[in-house]
Amino acid sequence: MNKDFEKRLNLLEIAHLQLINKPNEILGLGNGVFNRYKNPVLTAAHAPLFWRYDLNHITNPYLMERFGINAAFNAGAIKFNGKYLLVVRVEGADRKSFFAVAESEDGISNFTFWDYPVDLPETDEPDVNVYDMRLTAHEDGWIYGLFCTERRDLEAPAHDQSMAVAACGIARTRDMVKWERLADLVTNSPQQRNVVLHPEFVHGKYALYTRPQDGFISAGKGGGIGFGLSNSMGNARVDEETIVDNKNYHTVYEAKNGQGPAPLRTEKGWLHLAHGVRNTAAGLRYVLYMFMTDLRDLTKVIYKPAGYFLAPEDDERTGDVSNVVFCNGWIKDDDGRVFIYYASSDTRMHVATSTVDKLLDYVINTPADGLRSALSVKTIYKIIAANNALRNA
Ligand code: M1P
Repeated sequence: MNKDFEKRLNLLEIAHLQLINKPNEILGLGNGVFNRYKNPVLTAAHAPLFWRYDLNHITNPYLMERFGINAAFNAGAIKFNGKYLLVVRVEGADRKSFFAVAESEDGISNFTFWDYPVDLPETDEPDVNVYDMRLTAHEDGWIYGLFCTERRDLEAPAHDQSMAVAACGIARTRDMVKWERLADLVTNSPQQRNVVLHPEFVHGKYALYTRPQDGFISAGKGGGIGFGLSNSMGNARVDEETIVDNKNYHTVYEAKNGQGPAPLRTEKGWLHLAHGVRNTAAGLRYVLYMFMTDLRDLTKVIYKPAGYFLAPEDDERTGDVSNVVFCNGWIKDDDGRVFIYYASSDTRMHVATSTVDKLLDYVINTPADGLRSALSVKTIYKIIAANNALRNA
């Protein structure tokens, strides 16, 4: 083995180990609702060296990367056998995304990829790209992974090489290692993204959150977070989508929105985390927002705080697709802690921590959007008046 090869390998191994073993800590005072953390929990550099390099000094004398990893983001999440698992969207330098599991003991640090990426079976119509898996431990006993499968639009003219069709791919597992691929979801919408399986049966059927959309990027006259029922997951089919939470003029979800991870059951209702998108002169801005639906009627929104819950800050603002935060995975622990795994700018993964109690307080007691500036001012006046009364009491 030549000396340079040996030295470079040693340095690469040290740097990789240092990155994975880096401790994480809460950042600043926060807003009382959740805590942010100093370091991202996963980046492209967390990918194992043995995925990226041919480590044989004869076939790779310069020890160069043979398979570049571009990003690690938009991860589904689940607590499994006492470990915090993320099913990460890993994107290669070739732009293709695939899924890979990373695990951590405490949910905030030392996330380490399993040795092999997920070996996801294909359907008869192979996926060109797969991404953004939402994990649901369903009461039927399976863990489902619903994700976006993207294929070229067969009607696209030759000069347009970006027209694509997005659909909901479905796979399931019992051990997080072996995945069974099921047929893609069928709906009446030309395209689907951000489809999520509800964890419980509803009227004996599988319940799905959808995001009907006319085009690949724009939701068009479609959009909103939809809800529908399917008799089976083997051949999932939603014939009727009821819009639960629509896009709305002059809000943070004006252009489009989408369900985040599967909602969390609480004693007051189902807690939802979603992303909202608005247009700006600098392009689309993605933020996270929350709402709550009724325990008996899942299509009824009973609380919805105004504005965003979490928006890109500082370094989170920049990346491959800047000004984006996106979340498709969270974990509720038995002690009430909630780990919110969000990605920034389609590049890296972060965690924010909160508790069910805090999230309920946030969703129930944060004023709703009045949809006009004057009403926002009225909300502030109310808070000031209450504080003055308190001071003068
Ligand atoms: O680039 C931002 C996000 O864009 C898409 O989300 P949506 O369908 O809601 O617009 C997805 O491609 C997502 O992966 C990506 O993070």
